[in-house]
Amino acid sequence: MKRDTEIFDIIRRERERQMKGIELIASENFVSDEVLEAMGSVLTNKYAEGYPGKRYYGGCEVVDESERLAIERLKKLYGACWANVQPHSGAQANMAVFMACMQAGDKFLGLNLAHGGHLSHGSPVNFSGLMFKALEYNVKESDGRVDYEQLEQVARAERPRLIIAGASAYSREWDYERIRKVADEIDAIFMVDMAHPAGLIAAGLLKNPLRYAHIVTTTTHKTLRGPRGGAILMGKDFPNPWGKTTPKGEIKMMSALLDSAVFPGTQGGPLEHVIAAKAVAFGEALQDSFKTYQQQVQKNAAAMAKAFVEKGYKIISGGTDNHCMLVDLRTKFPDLTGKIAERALVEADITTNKNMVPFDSRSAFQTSGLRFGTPAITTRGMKEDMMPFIVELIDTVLREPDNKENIDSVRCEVNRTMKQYPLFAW
Ligand code: DSN
Repeated sequence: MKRDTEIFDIIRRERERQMKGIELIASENFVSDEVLEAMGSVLTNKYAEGYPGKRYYGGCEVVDESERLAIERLKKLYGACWANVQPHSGAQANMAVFMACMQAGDKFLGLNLAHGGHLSHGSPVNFSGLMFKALEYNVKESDGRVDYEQLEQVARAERPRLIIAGASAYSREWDYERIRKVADEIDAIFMVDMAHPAGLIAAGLLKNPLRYAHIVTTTTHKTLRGPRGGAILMGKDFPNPWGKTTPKGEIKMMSALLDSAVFPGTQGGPLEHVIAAKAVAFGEALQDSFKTYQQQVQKNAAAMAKAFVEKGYKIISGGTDNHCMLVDLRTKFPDLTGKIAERALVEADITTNKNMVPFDSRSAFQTSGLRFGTPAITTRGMKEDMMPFIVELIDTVLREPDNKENIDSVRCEVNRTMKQYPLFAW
C-alpha cells in the first residue's frame, strides 16, 4: 500500500506546531513516548465488549490483563475502591453516571457553564441539559468563588437527585465536605468531576474528592498527563446498594449500575489501546517524579497569576490554587474581546482559549476572558522564573493585537525560547 503522505504531512505539521509554540490551554498536556507507543499499538485491533473475564468476544485474555492493570493502578492512585476505565472521554463518563443515577427528566444541580462549569454539567445544548432538568449554582460576583449558600438554597428548594462539583475554568479548591452535607440532607447523590485538577489531586496537592463524593469522574489527559479518555471511580461509598430496583425487583449495587451504564448503556467496544495507554500514564503518576512535576505546575500557575496581576490584569477570584486561571481582560483592555485576543496570541504561537468570565457582558462567541494553564509548559521543563517572561510576551501582543510586525517579533522570540525546551524524542 502507498504511504498516506497527505495525512502524515498533516501529523508532521501538527508536531512542529506543538514543538515551536507556548501551549497554555489549561486542559492540554504532552504525553510521554511510552503513552504514545501504547496508544499506537496493535491493541487497537481487538474488540473486547464487556469487562475483564466477562467479554462478548474470544481472544481477550491479553487485553484483560492490561485493563485489569489500568483499574488497579487507578484505584491505587486515588485510594479508590472501584474504578471503570472504559469511558472514551470525560463527557462519556458523566453521561454514564447520569444514566446510572437518574431517570430522564430528573433534576440535577451543577455549576453554571458561564461561571466556569462544563458543557456536560447541564448546558441546554448538551445531553445533560436536553435529557435532564438542569439546575445551576454560580460563583459570587464579589470574590469569584463558588456561592455555596446559593448551592444549598437551590438544593433544599428543588431537591435534585444529583449534585455535581467540578469545573473547566475555576482556579480554587472546593469545599466538598459542605456539598456532601447538603447532599446527605436531601438524599442526593454527590458527584465530583475532577477532570481538570486530577493530576494535582493524585499528587496530594489538592483535597481528594474520593473522600467526600459518592462518585468521581475524570478525564485522563489534562493534568493527569495520559491519553485522551475518561474514567469513573468510587471511594468510601462502595459497595453500596442504591435502592434503584431493576424490573425484576432486585436492588442493584451502584458499581454494577455504573458498569452497565458505560457498557452496554452508552458505549460499545472499549478502546483497549487507549486503556493500555491509560495504564502507562497511571503507572507514571504513581512515581515520585510525578509529584515533583505537579508541584511545579502549581508553582508555575501561582507565578503566572502574580505576573498578570502585577501587569494590571484581573484574575477571577484574585489568584489560583491549582493549574489554571481565568483572566478578565476588561480591566486593562475594555474594548478587547477574548476572541480577538485568542487570535492574536495564536498568530504569535502562544496558544490559549477565549473564555466567558462570570457575569460577562459579552457572548460565548466573543467573551471578555482568556483561560490560561501551566500543565503543558511545565511538562516541557519551564520553571516559575519563566512565567513573568511569558506574561510579558502575552501583554506585548494584547497591547496591539492588530500590529503584525509586533506579533511577528513575539513569535520569533517564542520559537527561539521553545527550542530550549525539547519535546519529542522521535
Ligand atoms: N473542553 C475541556 C476544557 O478545555 O476544559 C473540558 O472538557
